[in-house]
Amino acid sequence: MNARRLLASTALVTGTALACTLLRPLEGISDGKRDAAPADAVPDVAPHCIDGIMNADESDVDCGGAECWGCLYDRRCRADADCATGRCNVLQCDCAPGFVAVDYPAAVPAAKYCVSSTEVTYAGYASFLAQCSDASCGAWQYASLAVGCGWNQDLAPSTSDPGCPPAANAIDAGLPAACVDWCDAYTYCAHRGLRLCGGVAGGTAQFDMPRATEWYNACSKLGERDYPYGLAFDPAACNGPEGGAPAPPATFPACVGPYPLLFDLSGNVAEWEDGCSSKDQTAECPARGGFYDSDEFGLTCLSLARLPKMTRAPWVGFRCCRG
Ligand SMILES: [Ca+2]
Ligand SMILES: [Ca+2]
Repeated sequence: MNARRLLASTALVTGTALACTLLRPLEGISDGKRDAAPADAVPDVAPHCIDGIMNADESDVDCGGAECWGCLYDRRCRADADCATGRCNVLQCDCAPGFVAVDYPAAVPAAKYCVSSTEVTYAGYASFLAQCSDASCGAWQYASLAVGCGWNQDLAPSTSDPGCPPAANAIDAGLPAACVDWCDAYTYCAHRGLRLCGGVAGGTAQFDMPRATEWYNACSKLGERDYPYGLAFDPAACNGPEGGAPAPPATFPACVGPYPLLFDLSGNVAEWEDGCSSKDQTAECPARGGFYDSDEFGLTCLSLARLPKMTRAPWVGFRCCRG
């Protein structure tokens, strides 16, 4: 199946008008839920959402309700839709099923954020493609405008790059989604009401500060560990070194941590992160944690490959963050 569309040219022609209207739909692109405010969002919310007091129908100060951004972890809520984290649990925002609550550094006001338990699979990616393959997909339009992905007219995994499945029907749905470029990964997360993991306080990570990222913070538990499972390298824990091929997420039961149910941060496939060198098509973007053929050093939490944004490789996949 060829998923190429003429969306990008349409979006660019009408770019100015779209820029004003697409930031709001991004809040809850597919499911009607609002995410927390993106760092570069235009503050076009209702005045009561930025007045520092809990009023109107807000569930906590300046968040929740019908008009404000979703509330962060631990903030008060009445329903799942009040939470940027996607779940309201006993009147407090909590991580949704499939996500793991990870501590922020002490300097960040929010207590925790949510990280996907596993890498995104081809099965998950296929359901995204079924919903987001043409100009009606707001997430795609947003990515084109906001993060320099206007060149990306094809969201389907590569069938032509070396090592990638040669055709859509050759894809193993249980494996992590790979052979997708950085813009594909960014768009997937946005479409789901999530985001590609970025800087420690949300937003895009600084390219030259690889320790100040949500991904590294989760893997290392605030810098305490070299590997997600501990300080010492265990060659049998994760898929790598010399695994030779990707495995379904969570195949290696010891490849977990530093939080319960957080799998494969080391190895299997490397993971795109929101921390590119610029918004240009020619930017370099980080892929974290090594992959199935990485060595002891390539499998650390600090390991990252800086790859051209357009790279589509069988060893690079992604996961999403939220809240
Ligand atoms: Ca308010
Ligand atoms: Ca991984």
